[in-house]
Amino acid sequence: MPLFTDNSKTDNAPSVAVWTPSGRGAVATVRVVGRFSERCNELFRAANRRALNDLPLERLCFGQWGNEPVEDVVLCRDSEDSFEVHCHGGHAAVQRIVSDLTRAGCERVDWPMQWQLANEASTHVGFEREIAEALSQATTARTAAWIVGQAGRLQETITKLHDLIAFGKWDELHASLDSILRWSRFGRHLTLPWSVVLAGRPNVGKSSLINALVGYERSIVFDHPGTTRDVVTVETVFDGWPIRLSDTAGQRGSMDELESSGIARAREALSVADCPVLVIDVSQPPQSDDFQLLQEWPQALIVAHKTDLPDRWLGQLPSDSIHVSSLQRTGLSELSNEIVRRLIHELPPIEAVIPLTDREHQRFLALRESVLTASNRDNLAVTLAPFVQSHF
Ligand SMILES: Nc1nc2c(ncn2[C@@H]2O[C@H](COP(=O)(O)OP(=O)(O)OP(=O)(O)O)[C@@H](O)[C@H]2O)c(=O)[nH]1
Ligand SMILES: [Mg+2]
Repeated sequence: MPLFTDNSKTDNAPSVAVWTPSGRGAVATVRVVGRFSERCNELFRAANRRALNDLPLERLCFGQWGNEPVEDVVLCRDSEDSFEVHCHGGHAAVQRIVSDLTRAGCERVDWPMQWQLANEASTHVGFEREIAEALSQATTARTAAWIVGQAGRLQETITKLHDLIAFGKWDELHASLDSILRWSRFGRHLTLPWSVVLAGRPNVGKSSLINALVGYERSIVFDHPGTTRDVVTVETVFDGWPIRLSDTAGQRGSMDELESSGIARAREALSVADCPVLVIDVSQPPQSDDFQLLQEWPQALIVAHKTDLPDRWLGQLPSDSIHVSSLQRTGLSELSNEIVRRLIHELPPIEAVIPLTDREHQRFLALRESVLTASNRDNLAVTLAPFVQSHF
């Protein structure tokens, strides 16, 4: 796979980047790429007493970093002009190694930039970098597989779009752009979780339902209306897709200022949710607040909750409502399956081009706008051809 080919020959100042996520970890990796100086050599004392620039390639070497207090590290030279330092994963050790290296003449960059600098020789480095970045943000094997499947796809498409413009095939161009833009939402959620917001009257069991779905007590459950006062979120995975579940304050008219602001935030979260869910307590007789919510959010998925108790609604909910008891843990997989079905109605075909970032989506959108609005298409071939090449 060409994603991480490393042609690290560069005449620029050497760069230093941290390749492990920020925060505490067991081990961190700091990488240097470029012609490093004698001053870098002096920072590492190998246990085998060999100088850094004399260490064999692709071999792990234990040693000590810096002056007192020294840091135990493992170092690996992976090419003539690059090495990795594996150190303790706490902030202090990483910061210390990075500042020693910047003082020794390395330029601090982020890892995608270092990767891009090392791969500048490749024509399509911009696309590959976007895929590498997206891949680092994927949280499930399923989403990672879709991102990896995009390698090489975008550059082929750009060549095709370029040809369509050159030959003035506007209808075909428009159709191609439409079929790409169709998957933008799917592509965005390969790195960002889908938002599922649970709302309903107080005490209907929203927090209990979230806890049952994730399998632990994330949200406080109490037999008293108005327990949840703010939006409480938790991330989980349904069928390999990343999901952010939001628990909200129960919806009712309230004089309490704190509760009212929680209710307003709940409505805000509901209005931007990818999948709004209304929870109805069917063990209680229907109330006007329930009907108002059902009327206000007609697109919401409806959960008939507390089905372990006698049903007081007697078939007044739509037939596609999902019947759940959080107490007895019934109906939970039906609910998660239905949520996934609503979020992802259809999977892209295997050969689809999927915009992975907002940036890519905006570029395709802008291109489609240019094709749609131009009054004189004859001139478009001249104006758009460089646009396609330079804007991707
Ligand atoms: N019988 C039964 N009781 C349930 C079920 N789910 C929740 N409850 C009970 O309903 C009460 C309220 O539950 P919560 O989960 O706190 O309800 P909520 O909708 O989050 O309430 P607010 O945060 O106040 O809006 C608690 O006493 C729960 O034990 C269920 O499936 N069956
Ligand atoms: Mg609650």
